[in-house]
Amino acid sequence: MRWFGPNDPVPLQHIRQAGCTGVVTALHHIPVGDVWTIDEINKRKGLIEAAGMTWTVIESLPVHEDIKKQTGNYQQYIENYKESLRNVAACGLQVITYNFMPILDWVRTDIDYEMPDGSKALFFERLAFIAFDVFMLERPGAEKEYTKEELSDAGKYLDTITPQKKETLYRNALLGLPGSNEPFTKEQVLAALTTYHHIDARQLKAHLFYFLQQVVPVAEAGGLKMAIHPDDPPYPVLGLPRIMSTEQDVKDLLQAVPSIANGLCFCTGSFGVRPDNDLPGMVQRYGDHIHFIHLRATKRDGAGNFFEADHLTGDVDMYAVIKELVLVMQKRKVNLPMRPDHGHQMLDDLKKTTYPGYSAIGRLRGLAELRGLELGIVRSLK
Ligand code: DNO
Repeated sequence: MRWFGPNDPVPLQHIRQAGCTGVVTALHHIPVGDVWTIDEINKRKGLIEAAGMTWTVIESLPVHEDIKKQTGNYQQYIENYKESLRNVAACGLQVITYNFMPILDWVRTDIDYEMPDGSKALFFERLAFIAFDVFMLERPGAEKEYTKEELSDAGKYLDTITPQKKETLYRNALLGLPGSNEPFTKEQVLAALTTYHHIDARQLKAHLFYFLQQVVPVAEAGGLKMAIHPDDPPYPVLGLPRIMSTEQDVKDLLQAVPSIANGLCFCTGSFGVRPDNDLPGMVQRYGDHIHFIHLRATKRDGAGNFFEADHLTGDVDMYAVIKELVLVMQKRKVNLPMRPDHGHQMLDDLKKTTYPGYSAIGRLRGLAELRGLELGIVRSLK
């Protein structure tokens, strides 16, 4: 399971009791772009080992915005990234997750979406998002990206919600904007978005490939595997370019830098939001490059909304995906690290504040179900 470090309200002991042997974490206290020193890495590693587990995956070693935009000190930031990779390798870690999403890491409009059983899930409601984008953020040109009907419905939606709900929507929509516990002001967000005005998806992809051309040889030399996390959600938001949303994006990535060290964090929750992504097929075709697995399922409707469903009952055919993953692991003779991605807030966790999606009990339920399914598949294949 993922652990956000010593400040995570879910302690390592609970993660161990959930049945985990490996922990996924990052040095969140080190500013993006700075070098991860051997000392800091070993300190974290020691905490995890003292709790009886191992640090199996880094999620994430974040990529500085300057690298994504190729502005400012991006060459220096790439050098820092290489140095972090060398240090990570020296400490015996092997898998590094990162993403190449501009500014925002993930986007939802509601983090307390109540399910019929009273548990709470993360939700992306398209209309609420349009209302936020066009009428609250007032992003210049935003209205051109939506239909007249959507704009009128979003306006009406905003009229029906309370000022408090408006404020929550604003906060939620920007939660994936890393770097502050305080909500960003409208001006700050618009200014950040402006810095991407001249960068389209083709160019952002070129910047990703350039970055990988620099760092993958270092990863290879250290026996490391890079695992890019897909865009969440897997389509453009706030006018920002997206480059890791489809199978074609995966193909382009692997063609641009052909190395086993250049691979994927296969996140079924992110890729699975698009009905045109054939997840079991993607595992079959790119299995050699999958270095880390996030298992999660969303449930979408025809209107562009999706919520995070229980792990086994969303739109993802989890049986088919895990079966293909098991076949990949058997063929490659490896045990790929997997984590249950997100989980509902439920039971005693309803009274606690945890990172959105990262309550202990909901993830424990997901993990238990996924492990059971995996075991059943493995046994039935014998
Ligand atoms: C959300 C996570 C992402 C992920 C990063 C990887 O719950 O899956 O924040 O960690 O995108 O770089």
